[in-house]
Amino acid sequence: MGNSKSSAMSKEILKDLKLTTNFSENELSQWYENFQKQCPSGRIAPNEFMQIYNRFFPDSDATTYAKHVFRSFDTNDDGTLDFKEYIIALHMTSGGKTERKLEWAFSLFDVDKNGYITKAEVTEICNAIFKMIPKEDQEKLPADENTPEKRAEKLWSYFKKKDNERLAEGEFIQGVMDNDNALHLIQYNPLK
Ligand SMILES: [Ca+2]
Ligand SMILES: [Ca+2]
Repeated sequence: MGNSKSSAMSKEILKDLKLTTNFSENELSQWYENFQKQCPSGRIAPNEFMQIYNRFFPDSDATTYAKHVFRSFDTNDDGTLDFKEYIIALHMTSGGKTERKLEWAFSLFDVDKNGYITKAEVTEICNAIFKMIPKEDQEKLPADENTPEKRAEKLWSYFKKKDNERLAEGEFIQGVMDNDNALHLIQYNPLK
């Protein structure tokens, strides 16, 4: 308890996070404490992040997907995740409003961060999602989504765009909202 000063979250960050998320001061403080324990440097490196992911997916390869998720969380592009990025990520990917979650999904698919999604980027993320699906589960997938290419093709068809066209964020969110099946294609749902 001696160095409570150095491990306390700064007032500005706390204020900021309370505004941008719906988490309470208590929740934020609790998470900050855990974050400090697991991550004394205050920053998560890409390798640590991938290790965490791979622990959750022992039967498949989550490395590529984790790399993309890391990129989408690292909003200031400095190659590490700080507490603020981590909490905002947590807020966007869990619970939160569907639209917020879809905003995050957009940033996940926008691999080169230029504000648009291309079919090639959709294919790249579908490839990463596919690597997370254990082999025996891949065999149970519907015939029109049992390869990364088919999955990307099917997803792209929901947006009604030509192969060489690109998607803005609003079109992406609308497209996913309008198609019940799209939501399941943009993420990995383990089979029960
Ligand atoms: Ca960062
Ligand atoms: Ca892009």
